[in-house]
Amino acid sequence: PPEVDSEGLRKRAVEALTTARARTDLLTSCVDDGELISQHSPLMSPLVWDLAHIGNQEEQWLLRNVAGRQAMRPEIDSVYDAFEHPRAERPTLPLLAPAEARSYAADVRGRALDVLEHSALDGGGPLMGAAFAFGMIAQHEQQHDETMLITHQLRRGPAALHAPPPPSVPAHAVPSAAEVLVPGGPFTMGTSVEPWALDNERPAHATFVPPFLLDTAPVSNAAYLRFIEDGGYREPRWWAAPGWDLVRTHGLNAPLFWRHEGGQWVRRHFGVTEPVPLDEPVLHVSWYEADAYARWAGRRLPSEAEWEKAARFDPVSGRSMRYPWGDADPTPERANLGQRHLRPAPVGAYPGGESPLGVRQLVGDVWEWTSSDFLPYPGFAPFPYREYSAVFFGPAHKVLRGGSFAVDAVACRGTFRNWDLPVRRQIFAGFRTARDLTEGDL
Ligand code: AVJ
Ligand code: FE
Repeated sequence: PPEVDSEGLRKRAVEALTTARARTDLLTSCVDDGELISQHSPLMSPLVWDLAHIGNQEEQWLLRNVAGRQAMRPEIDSVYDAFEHPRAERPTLPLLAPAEARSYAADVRGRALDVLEHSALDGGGPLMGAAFAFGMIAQHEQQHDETMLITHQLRRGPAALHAPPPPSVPAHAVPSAAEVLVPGGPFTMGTSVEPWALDNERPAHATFVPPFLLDTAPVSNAAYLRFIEDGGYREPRWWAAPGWDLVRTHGLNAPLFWRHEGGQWVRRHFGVTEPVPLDEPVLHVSWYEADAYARWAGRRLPSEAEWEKAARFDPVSGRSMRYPWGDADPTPERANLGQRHLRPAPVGAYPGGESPLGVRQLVGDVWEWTSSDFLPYPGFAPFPYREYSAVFFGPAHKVLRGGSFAVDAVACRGTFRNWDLPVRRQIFAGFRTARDLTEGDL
């Protein structure tokens, strides 16, 4: 195993925990207590559940597991156990009131920072030590910060969050081609060395990918609108059977939050109704919609392996990199992450984040649906608990890659795997398309 720079990791852990808490505080302080305890959608928890769940997970993993402390409030564990209680049921639980939830989370954090200051971060293997536990907890909080941002998007009424400025796009922000050839051959998928990689990203393994062509940018609202206007939602042949059922049962005719009004398409975005921004990646589509669009376009969704190869493979060295642009951490010039902007940048933005093959926006902006089911890699070992990933493996969940504007860099990298049900539309998901190489391309 690589040597661990424990001072560096300690500093990164403090920063990651602090950044996450600033986000959590913002998301839970811009609405009143009544809104914190109410359920804005049966798909989501009340925000106050997320808040105390964040604190409770941190208490369990950092204070009890790493530091061997006693439970602070053993009676609340069950209330904040995501597996005991589905989201729809959470408002009926005996939840900590907002003030209590805040002080519990703050109390846990104070103690966790104390543990971090005094623990040896080099203990154990790559997964077992405190070094991993702190990274895992920072990622966990950021994942819930994304979840809470989804709750904000689903919430009715005027905006609660102050809208930050949109991403600024450099004038030369257009990729030189609409699609690029990703060469066939093996590449290293997954990781065994990234210190904060989660169980499902491990271990690194060789994967063979045949040559294919991939969009250099996510599919735009303008392109998706052509699918709509071509009758895409009325034509069963574009749809997987369960997707077509969904279209008919729910009368779907556009992405979630869109409405046709006064002769144009508008959408509700964080409490504001705006014309659908044609140059931005399409957002809030289910896997079924992404799959149908791709079929209509004569293309298909990329597999997870194809996506990761495009995002990590360096054709010069033959090595897999941490990110499309190399091994350096994300910066605001490379990717739209961390809720800095509450929307994706126009398609083709972020030349600074381009891969060696010329693919843009693989990391940040919108989560990208892939064609793949969420399955374990060869050699997978569940860690630290089966309920993190192992119980979700199987054909019910599709993999999403790349991260959205709503996720922080700590929970996003070339190997990071997200998953959800193919019907889900409230998540910050879009997609890009791929196709097989044909003779005409040679
Ligand atoms: C990886 C985003 C699917 O939100 O269900 C949060 C992350 N796991 N708490 C989820 C997670 C436990 C997970 N996703
Ligand atoms: Fe959680």
